Amino acid sequence: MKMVTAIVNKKDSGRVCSLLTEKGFFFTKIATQGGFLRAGNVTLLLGTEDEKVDEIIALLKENCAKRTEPYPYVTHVGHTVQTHTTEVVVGGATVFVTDVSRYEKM
Ligand code: 2BA
Repeated sequence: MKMVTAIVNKKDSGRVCSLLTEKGFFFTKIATQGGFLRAGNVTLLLGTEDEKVDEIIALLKENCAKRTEPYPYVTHVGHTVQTHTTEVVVGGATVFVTDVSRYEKM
């Protein structure tokens, strides 16, 4: 048994959740926020059999797009504060797979 923790872009989460449900996966959806951009994203917790992990990762790869997002920052030159914007690439999805030592439903 594994726990797949997937951090997914909000824009992809609707389609990803529908597909996971269609394919019979059980999961929990949590509204989360990235620590760097402070933008909303979605974290999915999926408890699943070991042999189904690759199917989940393939589904995420196919349905989560990489995007470029603006990242505003400031610099200080003497008493002048300047605002700038650069860009960061935000992944399709960030996925962690962990072993589950025990799983029970009451
Ligand atoms: P954020 O923390 O808002 O990060 C958004 C994007 O900003 C990241 O995309 C990365 O390109 C960049 N970034 C993040 N931290 C940075 C830093 N310290 N310096 C420079 N650039 C930085 P992704 O790597 O695709 O991550 C997308 C979201 O996935 C993250 O949103 C965060 O919510 C989560 N995430 C990514 N890696 C993680 C990790 N190792 N542990 C926990 N959550 C993670």
